[in-house]
Amino acid sequence: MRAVKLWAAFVLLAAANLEGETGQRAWLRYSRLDDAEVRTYRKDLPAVVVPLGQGLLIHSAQGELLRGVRGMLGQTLRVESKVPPEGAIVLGTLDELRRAAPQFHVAVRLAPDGYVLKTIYAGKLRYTVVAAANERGVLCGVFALLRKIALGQSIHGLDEKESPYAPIRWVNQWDNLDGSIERGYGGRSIFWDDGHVRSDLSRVGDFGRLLASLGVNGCSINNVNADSRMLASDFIPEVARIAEAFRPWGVQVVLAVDLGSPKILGGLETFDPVDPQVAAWWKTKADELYRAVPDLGGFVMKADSEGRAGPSAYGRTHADAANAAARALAPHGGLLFYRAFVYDHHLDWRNLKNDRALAAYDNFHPLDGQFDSNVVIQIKNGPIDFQVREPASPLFGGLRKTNQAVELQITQEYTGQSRHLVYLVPMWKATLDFDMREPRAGTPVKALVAGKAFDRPEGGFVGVANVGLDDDWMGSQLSQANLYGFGRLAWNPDLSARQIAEEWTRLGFGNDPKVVATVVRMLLGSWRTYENYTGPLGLQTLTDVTGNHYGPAVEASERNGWGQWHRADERGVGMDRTVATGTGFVGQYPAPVAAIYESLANCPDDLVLFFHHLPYTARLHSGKTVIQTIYDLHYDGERAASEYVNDWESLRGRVDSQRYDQVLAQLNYQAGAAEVWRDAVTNWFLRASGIADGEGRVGRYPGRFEAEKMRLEGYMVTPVTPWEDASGGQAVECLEKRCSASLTWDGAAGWYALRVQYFDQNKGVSRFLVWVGNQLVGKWLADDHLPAAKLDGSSSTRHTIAAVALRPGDEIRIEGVPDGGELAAIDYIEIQPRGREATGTAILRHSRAVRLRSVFTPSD
Ligand code: GCW
Repeated sequence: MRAVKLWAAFVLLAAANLEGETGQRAWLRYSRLDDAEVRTYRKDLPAVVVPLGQGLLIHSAQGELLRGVRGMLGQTLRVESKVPPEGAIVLGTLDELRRAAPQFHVAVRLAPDGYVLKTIYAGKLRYTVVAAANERGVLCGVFALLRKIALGQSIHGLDEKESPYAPIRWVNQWDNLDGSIERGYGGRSIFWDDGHVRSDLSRVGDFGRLLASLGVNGCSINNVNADSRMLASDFIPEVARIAEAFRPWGVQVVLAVDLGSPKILGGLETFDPVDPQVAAWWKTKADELYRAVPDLGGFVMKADSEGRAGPSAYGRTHADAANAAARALAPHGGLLFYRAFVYDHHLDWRNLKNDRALAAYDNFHPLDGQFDSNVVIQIKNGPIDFQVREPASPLFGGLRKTNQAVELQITQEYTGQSRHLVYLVPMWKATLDFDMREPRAGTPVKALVAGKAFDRPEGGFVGVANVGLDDDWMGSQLSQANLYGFGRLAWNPDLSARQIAEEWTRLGFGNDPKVVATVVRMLLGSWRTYENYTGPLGLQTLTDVTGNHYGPAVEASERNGWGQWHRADERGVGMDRTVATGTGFVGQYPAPVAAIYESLANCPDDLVLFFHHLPYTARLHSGKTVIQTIYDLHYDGERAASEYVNDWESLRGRVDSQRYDQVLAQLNYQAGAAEVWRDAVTNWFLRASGIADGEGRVGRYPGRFEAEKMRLEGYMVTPVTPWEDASGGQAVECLEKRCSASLTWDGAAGWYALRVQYFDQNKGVSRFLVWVGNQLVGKWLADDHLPAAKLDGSSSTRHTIAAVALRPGDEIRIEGVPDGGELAAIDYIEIQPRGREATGTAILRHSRAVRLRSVFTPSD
């Protein structure tokens, strides 16, 4: 009965809430709960709030509580300064609480930022106590209390104690001072514009609040490819303004610094880290900074990496470099994060023993014990660089006497750049839960990075967030799940990926069970889906590693110094990293782990080509050959991506219209992009191996007509590079004012979907028109902002025209009108009987609703 009533309430509520939402409120929407829930919570929540003490964060906690309760329960709490003789919510540090309400006897041991939520009875009066070791903990506790309410959990008899798993829970932003963000997909910087701090920092405060709600306590505010100006004296007031915007949320500002600063900025003749003058410069600079920003978290440093200045210039070690800056920070309690992302990007690819994966361990393991106690080595989750799947970096097991933190990438650089749905929490969990068996079995990576395994004073989690000014922060609504997921894992890495997905979905989209079930299912499958169509079996992301890191480019990672090779040729594929015959990388792992990866018998299929070079005909644990698995997984991935469109369409009317439309457009795009990926990679491996797909799919595309084989007027045939990114390796492009490509339909009469695969370069907005005989059946603009100037898999996209009645003898004509440097290029048209259109009605309906906007003048 209750279920039925709840259900009815959800539907009503959904109907009431369908106006657009921008996503800016993220998971802190505090939408009004349904009446039944409001009644329960109003009963359980006292009417008064008592903030103890005058602290800034206590003030924020009080404000947040009022805001949340007002939003969800529609009532305004009374604020009192003393514990009243009626029930109340009491917020304060344990010290304040002992002073103000000794009768509560709250005595617990909590780590910094940890909190208790406790219902306490005093006679007939009931108090809800949010208490913590420090003020930030009180704020964390208030967010936790509000989260419980939003999730529909009981707050009647609270007795909870939470402490964060690790002291460091930071995000990094790779923002440049000109306002751009390296590998950012959510718009321009919230901090910087045109070389200066932005005048309006309201989004910084909003971001601080989002971070605080997760317990994230630090944020670096500039690119690790650091501009030395960051430390200039006249720039420090700009940094101070950002610190001020974050301060009410307990988020400490962190700066990315350039090791070369003493020379570039300080005018010294050297930046040699052991030179006393250089050490003095760092010290003076740190003192100056802390005068302006007393709560500065510290520095993050990228040195000797990808062209950055480093200690190697003077024959010094990374420890010398790190300690020089760390000693300047130490008196102020600051931390120095030194990135382990150090490798030689001029490796000789001809030498089969060379391997970039070796670099982090080779560089840092020998220095274990030489770093000061306020240095933290920041280690990417895998040994290469944020690929779609990598094993855990062996360096996590290679530092016993040095603090470490894991660096996870929230921004989806190699994982679809916010255009592909990829929920990264399962990927991060795979690393964090991986048993490194060092010093003994049962030592997951999370325990190592948190400093638990070797009893280190510092340690934890760093996430590269790269949020921007876009309303949705990340460039896509669903990508917010990754920011949320990072924060939750950093607080408690024992949470499951499903639990986090469910929390996020409920907070972001409400408690409608169908929405929750559908979105959670999509999220949980999405990493595997993306991996399947981009680079399964440990191949890493088969993309352009020296370019945009986005579309398919199978050979791009070969024959260059960057070392992300997969060694595919006509006989086989995979990097041999074994000790016996390969690069020896496997030997960097503790012996019991090495035993897993070294032997084909033990190595999991998911990583087999990361560790072994295999003939295409080798059989995997699954019993299938390598080549057939590559084919099958790419088809599986593409199919799964196309199903997301249908899944999402089933939520029409249950999600507000603005976010519904945005996500649908994204998923439609992804479904098309997944097909581009599938075709590119499978055709590349078909050509390389010469072994046909056992299912007969690769190279055979019924209903597909290549543009280069159509009747062309004005259009010129052009090769596409890399060839696998276009069907048949070619496209047509228009160098005139208007061009056309046509064919005569000689199939059966009936209803057909017309799918035009075209190229949307970022150099203009070309137009397309599709005619059947004299009738215009479709028109659209190529106005997406894909990361590609040329014709390739990054610019390839599609437009579907719902259902067109064709008769034998009809002429189908595609007209292209170029704009700027964009040449209205076409790859092919696919004509599918309507009922057989793989993705069902979803794409068809969407194409009418979303793509056919009235963008043409009547003369068209
Ligand atoms: O993955 C690579 C990125 C670079 C980045 C670098 C790093 C900030 O492509 O854009 O530079 O990693 O982590 O330092």
